[in-house]
Amino acid sequence: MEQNPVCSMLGITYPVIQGGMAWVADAELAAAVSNAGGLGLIAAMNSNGEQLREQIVKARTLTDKPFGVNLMLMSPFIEEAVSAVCEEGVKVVTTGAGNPAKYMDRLKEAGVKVICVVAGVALAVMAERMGACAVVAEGCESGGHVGETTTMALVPQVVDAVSIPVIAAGGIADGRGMAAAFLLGAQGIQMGTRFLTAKECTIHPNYKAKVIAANDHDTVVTGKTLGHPVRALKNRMTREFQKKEADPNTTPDELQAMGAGALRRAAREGDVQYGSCMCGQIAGLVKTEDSCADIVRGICEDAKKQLALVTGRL
Ligand code: TUI
Repeated sequence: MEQNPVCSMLGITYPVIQGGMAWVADAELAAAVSNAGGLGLIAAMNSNGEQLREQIVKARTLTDKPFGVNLMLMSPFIEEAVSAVCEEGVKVVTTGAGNPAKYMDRLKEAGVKVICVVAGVALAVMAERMGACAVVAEGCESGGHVGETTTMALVPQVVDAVSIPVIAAGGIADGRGMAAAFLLGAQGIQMGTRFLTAKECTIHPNYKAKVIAANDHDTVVTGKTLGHPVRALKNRMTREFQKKEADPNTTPDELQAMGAGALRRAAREGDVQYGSCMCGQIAGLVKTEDSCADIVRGICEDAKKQLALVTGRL
């Protein structure tokens, strides 16, 4: 993988990026993925500038390797987060849940490489024009905020539309998924769900256990009526949310109130019934708690084997 363009661009060993999961992707997980040779990311989520700075400083104590920050563009603190990233000398950001146009000049002037997470071709093309160094094409198999197109359909269309490297995300958790993404033209992968059960992932054990127990149809997308569809593991909260969403008397404010703080409740407090356990459809494949080093190296080694095997089958 030494000649891989994503690796050389980011100074990493394996073309594996960790998803910027809110309430999950902290300095500890980011440093562990970076120490494993991938690119770890701290989720800025709704953190203010000071909280994000603390995590960046902490990650530096845990790794000498490159790591990045995921900027969630719907955050009320997005301006502060962009300033923190620029002032702390973070080398790479991924952006999600919106269009980063407003922040591109500031980030690039500060020498930050920007990778835009996109759910469609149009934003991928805009991202390249705005100076993004790569895009993550994220299919709707992913956990969290999702678009409408599957990874299988999205990745080759984005690959054909841009000249910058495309990193595939959504539904990838093993070497077969990685190999498939490369056959679709991707040059790297981003995984979230696979890292939820990493040994170094600090989420509540109840959340990890729910991911490990999940099967192929245990996730659901709620929040379409609010304009931010979110995929999470089915539980009491998603069932109540679905009922309320189907009821014409429910106001958007009531739905927003149900969702507020839900991810924190699951990830930090372990309330996996009334919290939101954001998670991708590939959860059914994730059955073990492993170190980030074993996950990253194992998946890349297996992907190479899978690619060699398939040659003989066609
Ligand atoms: O952003 C994500 N995944 C996320 S963000 C998040 S926090 C959240 N919590 C509750 C409700 C909503 C968000 C949890 N998971 N992935 C990247 C991603 N970006 N997926 C889809 C998009 C996206 C969607 C619309 C990117 C751009 C966009 O619109 C572009 C435009 O032009 O405005």
